[in-house]
Formats: sequence, C-alpha cells, structure tokens
Amino acid sequence: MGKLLAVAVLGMAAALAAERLLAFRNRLNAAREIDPVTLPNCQLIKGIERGSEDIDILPNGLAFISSGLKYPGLKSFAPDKPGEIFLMDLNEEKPRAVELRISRGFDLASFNPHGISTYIDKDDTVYLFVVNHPHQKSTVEVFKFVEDDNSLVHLKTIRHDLLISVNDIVAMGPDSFYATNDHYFSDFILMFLEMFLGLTWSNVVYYSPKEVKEVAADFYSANGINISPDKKYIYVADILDHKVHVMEKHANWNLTHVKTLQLDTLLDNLSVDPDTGDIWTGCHPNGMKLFYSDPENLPASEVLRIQNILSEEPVVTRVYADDGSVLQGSSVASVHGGKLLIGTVFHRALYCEL
Ligand SMILES: [Ca+2]
Ligand SMILES: [Ca+2]
Repeated sequence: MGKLLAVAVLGMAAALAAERLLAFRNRLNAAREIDPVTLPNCQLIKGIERGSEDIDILPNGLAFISSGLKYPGLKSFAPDKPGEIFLMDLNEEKPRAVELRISRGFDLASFNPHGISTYIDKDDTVYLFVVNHPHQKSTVEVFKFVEDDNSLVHLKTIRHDLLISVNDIVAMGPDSFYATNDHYFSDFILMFLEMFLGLTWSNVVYYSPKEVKEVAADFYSANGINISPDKKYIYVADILDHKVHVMEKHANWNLTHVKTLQLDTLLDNLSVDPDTGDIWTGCHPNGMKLFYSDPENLPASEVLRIQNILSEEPVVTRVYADDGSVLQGSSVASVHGGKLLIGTVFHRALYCEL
C-alpha cells in the first residue's frame, strides 16, 4: 500500500510539473517562428552594441536611449561595464548616438539602466526618470537634462518597499510616476518560480513623495507602461500574457480597467506617437529564444503598431520583423516625424526612415 501511495504521489507530481511546463512554454510562445517584415531605409546605430532596452523621444526630436542592462537570466555582451544613456537628435540629417555625461556624485560603477521616461516641467526643465538596478535592486533615478552640455545632473534616488522589481515607468510630474513591477520577487530563483508556476503577482504602483500605492494588480508580468496623448489612459503591457491593458486614470491616481487587446507575441515596452496616438511596441515573438540566446537560434525582433486601441476594432500592423540576424530581442520601438528607432534588451539598435 505504501508503494502504491508513493507511486500515486509521484505520478501526480510529474503530471503537475508537465502541465506547468506546457503552460510555461505557452507563456513564452516557445513554438513561434516569425515571417520577416523588412523596411527599406534602416541602419544599425553606431556605438550601440550592448543594449538599448528603452527609448523615449522628446517632442523636439531628441531621443534618450538606455543601454547596458544586466537582467537576471538574460544575456549581456559586457557584464562588467556600467550602463549608459545615449542621446540622438532626430532632426539631424544623419543622427548619431552620443553618450550623455552624468554628473559627479552618482554611483556610475553600479549603473544598470532599464526603463526610462521623460517629463517636461512648466518651466521647460526636462527630467529623465531611469529605472536602475544597482546590485540587482530596484531604484528610480531622477536626472535633469542639460542640453547645452550633453549631460544629466543627478537629482535623486527613489527607493520604496513597493518598488520591488521595477521594469518601466511613466513620469506624471517632476517627482511622481507610475511604475510596473515585472515580478513580485526580486531574487532570480524566486522570480523564475513565479513565472514557471504562472503566478499573477505582478503589479503597477503609483509613486509621489506624498503617497505610494498599488493601483493595478494580477498581471503575469507587467512590463512596458505609457500614457495616451490626452493623458486619460494608461497602457500596460503584460509580457507573459501577450496583452496590452488599457486603464483609465482617475484624479486620485487610481487606475480602472477599460479593455484588453490580445496579441501573439511577448510585448515589452510601449511608446505612443504623440501626433496619432498610435501605440508602438518592441516585442519578443518567442521568449524561449530570448532566454536561451543560442547563436544557432537567435532571439527575433518584432515591431507592432496598434491604431485606435479604444475602438471596437483596433488595427494591428507588423511594421518590422527580423529573425535575429540583424537585430536580436527588440524591446522598444519609438517614432518621431517619420523616423523609427528600434531598441533591444542586450543587442544593437536600428534607425529607420519610414
Ligand atoms: Ca519607458
Ligand atoms: Ca521593458
């Protein structure tokens, strides 16, 4: 009888593990191969070789690019080098990426930049918010951008118990923002278990010096976050659920769910075209390839444009797709005046004229 029970328990455990493995493979879209979509006028950006995870473009065409992310479980081409912020002026005939100098007093050695967001104050001061992972923790760094000097002046480091495993942010004021926590845990093994078990413990947090609170919850893994041009709606990408959530923003900063758009790809960061309101996203068609990063089977890139997300029938267009031979692991796509920048988690970046 004892042996029968042992076999039954083992059998159930094996069946559960197999079921979880299958669900996990589906979350990662592990079976998906892509059809390429090419764009005629693209070139790789010189000087960006080890990531361009997030890109934010000011209305005047200046683009900020975060580079050099070290993220648990993902590849890095320069694991010992600190991260950087690049600037690109899209008004130039042939835009170049220039590394921004960061003011003294900030710990550059542990700089590990991830999601970014810009905010322009009433006095035209430009603030750059950067998710940072010094020593694999999560902080939000607030910088002032000094254009004449191509530099960033560090203003403050924000830490909070609710900012656990921050992926991206969208600035709401000079010292307030919404942030996504892509996991409940920040420890790599626990993060992996959280994903493997399919727990929906990821959330969105609102931060201001006066109040910090969870404003949306129950995501598999909330990743990119951005805001509609009329400032009424917040968009959240759930990377492991292959969805974009539209949330309504209220006066008390709470968010309520409006609608969900289901896609067939792992959506990373979300950008919004300020002129049209279209959402542009950098996506990972197959998350398994991103984690394995096998030189024989490279992680692909995919850029989607979502038009009229609030309408009954939003239009989703695959603008660009590559099997990884040009660009591996696209995480962001941002547009300005007919120009498109595509960034990646740990690889290069692409500049295209549309
Ligand atoms: Ca961002
Ligand atoms: Ca991201």
